[in-house]
Amino acid sequence: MKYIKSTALAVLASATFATAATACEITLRSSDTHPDGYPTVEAVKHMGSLLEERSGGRICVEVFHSAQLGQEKDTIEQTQLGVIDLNRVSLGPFNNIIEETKVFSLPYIFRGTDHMHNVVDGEVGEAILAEFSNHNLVGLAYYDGGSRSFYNSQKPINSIADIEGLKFRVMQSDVFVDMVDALGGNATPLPYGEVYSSIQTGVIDGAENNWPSFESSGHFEVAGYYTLDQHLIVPEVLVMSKASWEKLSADDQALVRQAAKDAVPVMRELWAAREKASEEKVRAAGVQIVEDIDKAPFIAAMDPVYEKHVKSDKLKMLVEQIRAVQ
Ligand code: GTR
Repeated sequence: MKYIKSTALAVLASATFATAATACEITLRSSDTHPDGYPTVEAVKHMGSLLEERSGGRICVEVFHSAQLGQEKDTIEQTQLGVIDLNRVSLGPFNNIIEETKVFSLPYIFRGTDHMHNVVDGEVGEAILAEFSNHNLVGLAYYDGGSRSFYNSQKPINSIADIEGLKFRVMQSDVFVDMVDALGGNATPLPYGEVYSSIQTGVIDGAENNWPSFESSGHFEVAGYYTLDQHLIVPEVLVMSKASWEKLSADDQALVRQAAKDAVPVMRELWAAREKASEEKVRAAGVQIVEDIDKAPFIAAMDPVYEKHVKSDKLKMLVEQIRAVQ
């Protein structure tokens, strides 16, 4: 942890130095856990080029990919504090901080990608983004995170019974811990960057993620069984530190918001292409894939997760609204 923090500080210091040497008056430092070339990284870079162009070169974005600024949970705290300006993260790690984000992390809440897009592009999406402002953040845009499925190093999962006793890493959110518990597995919340070695050394049996993350993280090298149960579609989000936001003029704030939104269609195209490419790579590597799993028992098993996490009238209403969207 100490190492990560001091590396992050060194990177931030050199970024400040670099700013002075360029024409940009304002350089927004953006964090991402994924490697260069990953759709989320490229989407934020694209947003940066729109912003640079539209501000006449005054405002730039510098993306620190590959978790150079730290693991997601830590970078969220640093963004709230204003140490990091922009952060592209999954909504999952926000669940324990911003209650309303839980509704997008509920298993099987979305019927598919189109449904998720219609929800995040509509009223509910706007309402959840607005919640960030109560937590020292500004919600700017949603990006795609595909659908997440279980993988492990032990055996193919053909039904819920096969999950019994297996230890899965989940993102740091109570919703995901309860989701795995409800299926009879053991959940361990861990930072993304620790998953590869934890599977390799047998500390955990597996994890869950989408095709591009399963592939780009190399987890498929140590977890040879992937079951397409698609229990989660968790949107990704681009947030800005409120402290950084408040340093901008109202006109510049509008430019940032617009550039973030305008990067969304580009991100969706990049995502669709990367999903295919990652799937091909994983299949070619010989990972055993269970495709036609019956999802009905998985969906039914999630009742206790909904009961525990969808308690307030506000969350109940949001869930109803999501379900009503076509
Ligand atoms: C990925 C997501 C990351 C991170 C990661 C994880 O799909 O893009 O932001 O949340 O999952 O599992 O930690």
